[in-house]
Amino acid sequence: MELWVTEEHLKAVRLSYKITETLYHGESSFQTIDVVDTVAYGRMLLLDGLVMTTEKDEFVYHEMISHIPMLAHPNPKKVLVIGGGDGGTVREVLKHPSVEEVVLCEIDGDVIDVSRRFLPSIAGKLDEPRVDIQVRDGVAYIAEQKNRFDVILIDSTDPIGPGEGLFTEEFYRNVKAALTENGIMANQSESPVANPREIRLVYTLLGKVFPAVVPYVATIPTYPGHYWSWAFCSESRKPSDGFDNPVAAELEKDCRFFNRDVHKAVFALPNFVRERIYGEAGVAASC
Ligand code: SPD
Repeated sequence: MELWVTEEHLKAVRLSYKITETLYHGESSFQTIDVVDTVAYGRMLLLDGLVMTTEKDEFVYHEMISHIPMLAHPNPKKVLVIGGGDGGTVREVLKHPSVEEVVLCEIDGDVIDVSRRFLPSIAGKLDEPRVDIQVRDGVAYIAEQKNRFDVILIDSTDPIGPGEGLFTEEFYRNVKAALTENGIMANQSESPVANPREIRLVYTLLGKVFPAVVPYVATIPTYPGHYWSWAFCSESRKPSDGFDNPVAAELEKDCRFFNRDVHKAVFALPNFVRERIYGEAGVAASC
């Protein structure tokens, strides 16, 4: 008998993966958590039936959400990751030599425990001494932080369920208040292909809060739409401030997606993506 796991993206679109076994299935206080072993993508983590990460393609997402903002900061010492309980973003942040502390604020401690147990190649750096794990609601946590973090990365689920509060104007205003001078936030901003409504909403809200909001894109085979986006947000920094950062030369040797050519290329947006983010005029922000 063949076993398959299916993510239902739309009533008319489902993405299915052949699996060899279910390694974990459980209900936390917030969501259903599954880890399955897929034939094509290795181990896969799903929350409420939606694919969050897989062993084979996680590097694209985690390198993109972290290195683009980290390199644009002159000296990132204190970094906050909200969400990201699988540990992949923390792993990438720790590759930056200036980092003294990474706070991981994840609402669901079971996601961290399950990832430690079944996804060691992703979660394996969570026990490093520079990592401080806070099992808390990121919405409440960020409201208490003022002028504290150089870089804040919002590694959220989709804007439904426990991740919903991480896609509001109030949340983004609190993130801005938690950043130090020269601070940078980046968040995952959904798929320009699969989530046109969500992406417009996210960029409209971000534009009300941050003077510089620059989208960038890459391909993630296991996310609906496959084509994914992130938003670089800051009051004073631009992504191009990172293009000549000397850290990049060493960093790219330890990356599977990021390199200095990719760094410049990910800001090139096709016309339909500009339209979906900015409306009919389709005017892109400069990187
Ligand atoms: N539709 C999937 C969106 C998932 C974004 N977050 C992934 C978390 C990986 N650390």
